Amino acid sequence: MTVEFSFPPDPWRHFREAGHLTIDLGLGPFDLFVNYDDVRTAARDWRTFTSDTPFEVVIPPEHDVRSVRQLPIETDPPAHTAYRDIVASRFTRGAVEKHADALEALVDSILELALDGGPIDVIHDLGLRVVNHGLAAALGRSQDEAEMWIGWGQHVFYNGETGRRGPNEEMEAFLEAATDHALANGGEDFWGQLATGEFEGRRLARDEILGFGNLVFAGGRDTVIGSISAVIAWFAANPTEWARLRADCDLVAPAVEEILRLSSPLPFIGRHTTAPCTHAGANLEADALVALGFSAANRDPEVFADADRCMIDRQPNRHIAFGHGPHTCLGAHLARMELRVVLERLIKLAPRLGLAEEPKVATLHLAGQDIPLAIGRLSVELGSSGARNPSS
Ligand code: EMZ
Repeated sequence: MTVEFSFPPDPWRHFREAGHLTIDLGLGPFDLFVNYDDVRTAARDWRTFTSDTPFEVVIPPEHDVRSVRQLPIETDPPAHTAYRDIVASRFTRGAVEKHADALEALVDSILELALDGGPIDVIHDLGLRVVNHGLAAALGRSQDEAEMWIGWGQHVFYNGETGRRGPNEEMEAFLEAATDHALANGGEDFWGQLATGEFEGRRLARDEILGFGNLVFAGGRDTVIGSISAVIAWFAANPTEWARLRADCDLVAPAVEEILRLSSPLPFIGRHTTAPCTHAGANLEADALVALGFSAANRDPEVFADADRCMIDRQPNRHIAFGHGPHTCLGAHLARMELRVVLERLIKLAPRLGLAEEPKVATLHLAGQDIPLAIGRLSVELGSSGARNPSS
């Protein structure tokens, strides 16, 4: 049996000429911008396309799964910038690189157990562990806590089989305890930084601190797990490219960017118009929900030559998988470091990499099209000898 995985041809191609498509997920119709320049312009123009809409920046909205406004994502500049600045130092490239060695050791221990054995479940045995342990390091928390977060699954509000699962009480209890402890005692970790930091001349309120924590756990885990699976699935399915990468480690960084472009783990995000306007060919009323199509922008043939092809040495690669403008993902450097470490350790320890079964890809049915979302199940075989690889 040959098992395959590839990124499907641009699922948004039918809508490029119009610039947008109208979607109805049962929330009332809204327009999604598909072309690169239109998505970027809207992402920068927070005066017209606001994020100051608690619970409603993510689509579908999350009134039913949380009781706090997520920060800083659900605000606009200048408040957004001031919120973000409180914790930004923790997520710089230099700050996250300090955790690379510890993560390498973790990845090695996982790979060594799986080498030359049965298939490994990439999402549960690798992705979830890397992401939660990486977060624990970045947030300044103990690695034991990461084991608890792993128990919350891939997404804190969703579960693969039944969809939305309601508020996550375990996560809320954890966030409340971490917040209250920091409010009482300060501390050097993420919550200590929030409890002692200044926002517009005052301290943060408890709900604001809870809002930061909520975003980290709801937005910062499934997205990275999705990218880890996409990277591994693609190389496991493309042995010639895998051999090429193994022969030239300088390709790791551009390969990660290219697979981020093609997989775009957050396919779109919402904004609301502050006034009537026309954008991307859509006539919009005031207070209309719109969506910035990051995955669509990343396939725009005007910007990316041969946009459907995965070219691991693509240069330049101006993808917007981490968004664009003031809200560009705060965890982008952490995600990139994790992806790089996973690939580098696989190259080192598991030169033989193959799909054990066809990856299961979740799709969203929109306007008559099946739009691929993330890989829902991925099982690969890891071998310590490169012997079976065609080029070695
Ligand atoms: C929200 C969103 C943002 C939301 C960067 O991600 O991701 C979604 O998966 C979450 O459900 O709460 O954080």
